[in-house]
Amino acid sequence: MAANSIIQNVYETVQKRNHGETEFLQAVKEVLDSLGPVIEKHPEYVDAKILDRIVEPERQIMFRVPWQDDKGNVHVNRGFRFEFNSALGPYKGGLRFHPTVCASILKFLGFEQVFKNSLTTLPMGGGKGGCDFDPKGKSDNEVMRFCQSFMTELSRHIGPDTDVPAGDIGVGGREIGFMFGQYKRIKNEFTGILTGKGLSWGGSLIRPEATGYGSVYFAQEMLKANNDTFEGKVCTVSGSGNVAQYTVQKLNELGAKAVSLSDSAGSIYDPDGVDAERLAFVLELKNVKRGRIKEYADKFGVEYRDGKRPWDIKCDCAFPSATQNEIDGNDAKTLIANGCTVVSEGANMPSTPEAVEQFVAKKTLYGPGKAANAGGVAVSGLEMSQNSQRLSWTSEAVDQKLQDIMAAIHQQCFDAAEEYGVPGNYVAGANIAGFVKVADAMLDQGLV
Ligand code: NDP
Ligand code: 2IT
Repeated sequence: MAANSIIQNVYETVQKRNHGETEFLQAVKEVLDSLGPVIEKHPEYVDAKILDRIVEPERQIMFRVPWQDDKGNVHVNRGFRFEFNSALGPYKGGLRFHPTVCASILKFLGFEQVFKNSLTTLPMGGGKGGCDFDPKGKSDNEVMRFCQSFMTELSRHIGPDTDVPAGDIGVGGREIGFMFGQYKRIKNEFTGILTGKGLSWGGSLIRPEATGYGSVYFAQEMLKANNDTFEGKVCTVSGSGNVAQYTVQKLNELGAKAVSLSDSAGSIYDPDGVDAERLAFVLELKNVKRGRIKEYADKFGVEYRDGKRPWDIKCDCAFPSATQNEIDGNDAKTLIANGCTVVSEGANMPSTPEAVEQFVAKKTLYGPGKAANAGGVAVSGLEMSQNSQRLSWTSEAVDQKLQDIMAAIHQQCFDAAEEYGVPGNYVAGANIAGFVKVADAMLDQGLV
């Protein structure tokens, strides 16, 4: 059978089995669409039904999370963990707490994570979990009680050699702390079952910075391959959480200027750039006060764009760092028309298929999330190594490893794109390089 028909058959089965799960189907289609040339060259993948197996999570866990608010009212949320693929190592991937969390979103994230983790060069399988809990507007005590209830069930399924979750949207240092404490209490074990931990209790230096820094390092590699640098580049950034904050910090260090930030209510445009002092305000606003980005516009007298994303602001480079499908086809056209030539995805799947099509067609230096934002999980992998050794490395050492890993990821994507006849196409390059390593490990390990 021709490669296209094989891929089409696999995709139709995924559609039938995962009816209505639009985000998951979107992520699967994007990867499968890159794999035609790979399965033509490797009929052994087809015989062993690697495609059919890789799109099906190894295990799916879904559970009730009851908790009590400060007034004594009882709430019930739905918790999940999708253990997607363990061919390369223990399941590894974040936990997302957001009201939109559902099977489709976590399966798209878990699926992407498999290939992302493969690209990091570190021994990690892929998984993702979370809950439809909304941390916004909750007191610290409410978040703690929720996290304790969530971990009470999750603790049955994870372990330092089994599955190691971390943060994602709505899960930062505070939530990781509450969950780590509860795991320790239940199991009476101080082990590295989560990454993104506090520095004094097993965390790694540079883990908070890693995703944002990594996304900028990836863009720097794409620029370098085109004999260019960040010096003087105007950059738009979306989001104002963990990834966006450290993207801005690294852009400033490298001589670029970040002119926007956003949250789910709107965006700010600061033509002079979010400098170190203004960024410190954002960290306090978002990580401590848990306020809205509009307060930045009020404080510094810059434009607040209610309900608007940053993509109509003229820029050289764009760093989507908020959420999935935040750049649609029209946004991509606007970015390109305004002279944007670099897009590095700090978020997971922030570009719709129509946007990706634009970037690829117009030869934008477009780093897809599974490559560009892999720095976060890569440093999580380094945190696991440090936990196993019971040692901590300096920030310089971790940052150097992060830079080396991002350069290696860029090289793998670049080389795979060349090898399979689509030079410069980082989407195909990332999908192919990420896939081949997992597929070979699955072949080696037999029919499991
Ligand atoms: P945070 O929770 O720290 O911040 C998320 C930011 O995105 C907030 O500004 C939030 O605004 C905004 N946002 C969330 N949902 C929406 C939405 N539906 N529409 C508009 N804005 C939204 O999360 P992170 O910074 O950790 O994660 C951001 C992205 O990066 C996600 O796609 C995540 O999967 C990805 N990522 C994160 C990694 C990590 O290590 N943390 C690693 C790799 C990828 P508001 O506060 O209003 O909700
Ligand atoms: O999407 C991601 O890669 C993350 N949220 C980080 C996962 C991790 O295990 O550090």
